[in-house]
Amino acid sequence: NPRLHVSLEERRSSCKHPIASRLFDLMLAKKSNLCVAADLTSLDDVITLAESIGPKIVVLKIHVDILEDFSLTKIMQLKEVARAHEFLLMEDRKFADIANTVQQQFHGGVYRISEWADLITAHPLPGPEMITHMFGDSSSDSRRTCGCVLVLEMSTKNALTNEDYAKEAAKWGLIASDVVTGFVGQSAPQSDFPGWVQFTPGVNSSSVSGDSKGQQYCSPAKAVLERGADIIIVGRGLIKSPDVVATAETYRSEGWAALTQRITN
Ligand code: 6AU
Repeated sequence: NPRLHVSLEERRSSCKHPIASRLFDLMLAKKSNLCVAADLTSLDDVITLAESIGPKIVVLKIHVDILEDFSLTKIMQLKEVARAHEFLLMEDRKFADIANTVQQQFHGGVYRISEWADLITAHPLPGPEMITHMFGDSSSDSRRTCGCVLVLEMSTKNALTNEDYAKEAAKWGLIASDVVTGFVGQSAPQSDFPGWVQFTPGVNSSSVSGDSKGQQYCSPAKAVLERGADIIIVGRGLIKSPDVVATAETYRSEGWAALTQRITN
């Protein structure tokens, strides 16, 4: 896959979505391809974590529906931290319904995700109509302020996201490239479009096998060199560690070294 060896500067110039270009800019400026999955149940704790590891990461990923203390005021505080430390905020909502429903889930309800998320995940399962219509009509600001990240492949054992599914879904993503910023995947070949970013979860240096609930792990180097990750997503490998700042620095340097090595080879 030619995307894997193209420089980040060149890939940045082929981006069709402003959030994708911003992400390449942040990676280059911070020498980081680390996304932390802040899977905590308190938004206050997420904010504290973000303040400490902010300089090391390019994306902070949350699951807004596991927060017990969610408020729009607090999420805007997190957004301030993101602005100060220059990272993007990803809501891992994994939409998977008809466009009419997803549109309401994205813009409305308690969370009003489109008002604060820079990146939003979605399953391509319902088809391309959902991807294009979830943002609303062509005048909707969120089409440019929030990038859709398609979950093409999952990290879990026995996932149904096989090669055919991922390939077909990647084609839809390219059709909707005005809103799609990249994809979540475990292997490189789904798309050789250089302006898309591959996010790879299931990264953990201390556990090589997985958790006891179907999650499968690999190291940062393997994710980048063998699986095509541009951005590594690290959750429990970091948030459960006793020194999150030191651990963030270790993942940042390992992930970045692997990415530089892949590009120059
Ligand atoms: O490192 P962990 O296992 O603690 O956390 C992994 C994070 C979690 C999952 O919801 C998410 O990555 N994830 C995703 C995403 C990002 O969409 C897809 C997938 O296939 N596997 C996975 O773990 O927040």
